[in-house]
Amino acid sequence: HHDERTFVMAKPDAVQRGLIGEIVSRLEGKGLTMVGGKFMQIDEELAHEHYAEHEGKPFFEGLVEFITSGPVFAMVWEGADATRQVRRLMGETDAQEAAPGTIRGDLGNDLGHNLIHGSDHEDEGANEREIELFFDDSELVDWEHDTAAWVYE
Ligand code: YYY
Ligand code: MG
Repeated sequence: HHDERTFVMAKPDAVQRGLIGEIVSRLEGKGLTMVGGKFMQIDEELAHEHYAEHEGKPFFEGLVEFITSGPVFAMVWEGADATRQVRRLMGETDAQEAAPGTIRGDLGNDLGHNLIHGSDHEDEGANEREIELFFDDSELVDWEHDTAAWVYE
């Protein structure tokens, strides 16, 4: 199956720095398919819900402040093993430590300002929960790249 879906977001730092296109490009290049996307501003309530797992941690308030500080580009991407593949392309959380070749490793240099969110593949169902939190079914498009047969054997 090539139809696993995952939630991805270009964070406010990526939007401000003009890196939406670069991020989209890297996921497209991997052969993943965008099935939803919207440019939006996250409010306090949505930020708390999205990052509920981090509530109470020392960085939580700063994280909410950052993610609500400017527009984001929220997306849903589809493909084989999409959740884990996006995490691999992102690189590790701290962009200062993320490997070159990854989005965070190539473009970021900070723990908090790390450009991109992707659902956690180690947290069962996180992808579906986050997709539902940000998108209505009607906002997602069922389609396939004509090149899919050249990406997957
Ligand atoms: O999933 P990922 O974004 O890679 O990291 P999480 O552990 O889920 O943390 C969410 C978000 O919080 C992270 O992207 C940066 C920020 N953060 C932080 O500012 N300081 C930490 N010690 C851990 C995470
Ligand atoms: Mg996470």
